[in-house]
Amino acid sequence: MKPATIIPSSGVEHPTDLTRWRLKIGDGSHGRHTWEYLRTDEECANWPQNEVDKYWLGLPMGLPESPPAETPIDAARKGFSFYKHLQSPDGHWAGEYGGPMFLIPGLVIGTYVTGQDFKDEEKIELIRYLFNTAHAEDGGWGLHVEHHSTCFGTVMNYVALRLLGVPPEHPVCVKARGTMHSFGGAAALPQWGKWWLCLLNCYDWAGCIAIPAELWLFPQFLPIHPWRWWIHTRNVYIPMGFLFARKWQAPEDPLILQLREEIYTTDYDHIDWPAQQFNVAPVDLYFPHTTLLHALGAVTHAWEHCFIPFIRRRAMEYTYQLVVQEDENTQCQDLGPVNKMLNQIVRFVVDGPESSAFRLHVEKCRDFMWMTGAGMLMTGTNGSQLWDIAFICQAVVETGLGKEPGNEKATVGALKWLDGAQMRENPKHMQEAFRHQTKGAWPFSTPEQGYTVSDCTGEGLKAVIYLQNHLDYTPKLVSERRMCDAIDVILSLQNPDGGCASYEPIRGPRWLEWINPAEVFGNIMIEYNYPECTTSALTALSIFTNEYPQYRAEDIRKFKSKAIQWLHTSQHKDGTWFGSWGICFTYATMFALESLSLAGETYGNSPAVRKACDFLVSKQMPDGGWGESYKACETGEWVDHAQSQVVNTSWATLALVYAQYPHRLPIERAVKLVISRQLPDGSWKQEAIEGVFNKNCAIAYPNFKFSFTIWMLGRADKYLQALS
Ligand code: LAN
Repeated sequence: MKPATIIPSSGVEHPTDLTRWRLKIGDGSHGRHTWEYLRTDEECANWPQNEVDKYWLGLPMGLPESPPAETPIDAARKGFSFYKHLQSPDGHWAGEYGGPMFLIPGLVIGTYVTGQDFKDEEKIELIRYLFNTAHAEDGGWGLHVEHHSTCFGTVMNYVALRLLGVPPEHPVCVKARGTMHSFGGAAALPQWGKWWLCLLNCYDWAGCIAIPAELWLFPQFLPIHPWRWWIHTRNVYIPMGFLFARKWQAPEDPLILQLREEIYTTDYDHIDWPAQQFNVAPVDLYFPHTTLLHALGAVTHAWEHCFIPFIRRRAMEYTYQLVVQEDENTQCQDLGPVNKMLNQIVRFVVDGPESSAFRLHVEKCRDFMWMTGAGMLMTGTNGSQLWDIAFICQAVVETGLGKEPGNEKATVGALKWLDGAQMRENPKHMQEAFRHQTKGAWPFSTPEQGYTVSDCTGEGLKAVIYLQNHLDYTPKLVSERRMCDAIDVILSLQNPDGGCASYEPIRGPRWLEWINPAEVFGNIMIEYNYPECTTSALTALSIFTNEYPQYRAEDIRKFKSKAIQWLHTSQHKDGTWFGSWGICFTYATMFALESLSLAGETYGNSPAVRKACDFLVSKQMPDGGWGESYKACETGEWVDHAQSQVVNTSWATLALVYAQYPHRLPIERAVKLVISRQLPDGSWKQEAIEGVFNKNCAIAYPNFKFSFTIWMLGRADKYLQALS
């Protein structure tokens, strides 16, 4: 990779010309977005920057301003008038899906070791983003943007900067190096960091907990067989298992040799690698190693010394075949950013740099590269397209804004996008790639990524029903048959105890978590039931049966009754539900109270609902808002944010509205706060990060500050009127 031509000295002085960036929509597949930099004035004149581009780049939009709204519905209307400017021509709302700080290193290392390069502008902006996100105090990075510095974040992003061309004597590198050494240097990286450095040839495979590809050859009935693991974990371990078995490393070069000198606290050639297997910086440790993992590590380590070549060969063939199937199922988009970059390396190693599969992989990297005003980041998936559109569509219909003149174009455009996003077929490789059915489902991002997600199917279906059946002017694009297909998917996802997990029913036993080797994440080995996923399924089924009472009525009735029972058992003693994908209790409690209300349980008749509302009200802040810190997701306890947040406030207020909370004051105070934070152009300022995964990593949902505020204001308006 050639060094960046311009090295910004502090990160803010020399950005590229932001007015030349454009978000390209739908290039080659539905909902795809990629950022392009236009080099000539002529190109710029032919493709002017639009409001979507400007907003996400932080450039002034020059939209009309007006005095503060007087009623909640006026505020919602004003909010949607602004938000319509962010709708892309294809009907969806794009968004910056950033937050995790361990993804750029995978992108950069994966690009470097396969001999590829970025465009100059991308390189400058990737560097600028890392400069802008380094912590002022110690120059390090954490697991995510709001996290304290960790060894993982600091070493990996340091390496990324160096590969991108920033010299070691640059002040940002000098500061980060000091912090990285104080954590114990690269020897103390968590496993997922160790792997990347092995591939870069800056770490030795003997220093990793072994990742035996042979696990895939075990009989499938065994509880440990990887087909039973959580989909993300198994999809990361497939290419990693292959690369580990092959002990593949990039060829040494001067930069690699230099890096080996910079990132360790001792001489690279004298490191006792096997002794580093379980060496992890305490500052990184979220999920400590268990005795079972140590024992298993000893067995797999021994196997590395005496494996049977024939079996190893077979295991490599099998894991390679799974990589190819995953690539073919998703057009090399792959499930997520980690397995995508690893699969890319596997295809480079086996198929070669000129192969069509590898070339397609390189092209698809761009789907994860998102430009911001602070530089370029790598996104958590290839976007959150479906998720964002589903919420705003429901909000617009439920608040009545969908029936107001001037909004038809937006709602019809959104419906068209939703229509194109539903998956019509099962994956090409289904059984053999251990995939769940996709026919009828909606994905989280785009149909090309194409993974069924329980709550995305639920929210997608609800959005379609609302738009098609509750607005009289919309075309009926999604047939009843296709809605029934979605219902089939939802019904297929329930676990025997009534709950729903994220992508598939739970396949493995809970004790598998004891061999979770990724020290930085919790709950990653298997699927779990989640209140958010269960309630999306529940509400979708309820709304569907109201309109189509004939279809699988008995199955739906049974599903709902078991799911409600599960919801009750998953309620915490204090009355809340724990959020695994949004921060935190306000998020899951909103979903839970929505589904309980559809089952007829409200404040007036349900002790469970009453407890939840009383708890929420007890956490309302003096300014009328609610604010939760991401720390709540780490600890499992309520943790106040230092300031109230419009998104948490909207979730908590919606929860009260769903529950038919009988006192108006908390709702009125919350509404007032959200209105007071609305800017003159109708938008809301970005506040703290909204989402989370695997307990420990925060992830951004910047569109929530529009969808949930608008939704809450409109619903609260109606509710307060009904109360009086
Ligand atoms: C997501 C994003 C969406 C999220 C919801 C739909 C909100 C949730 O209700 C179900 C789970 C799901 C689909 C989800 C799972 C884990 C993801 C894919 C992510 C949080 C986005 C990024 C994350 C992924 C695992 C990041 C890569 C990291 C690894 C540990 C492999």
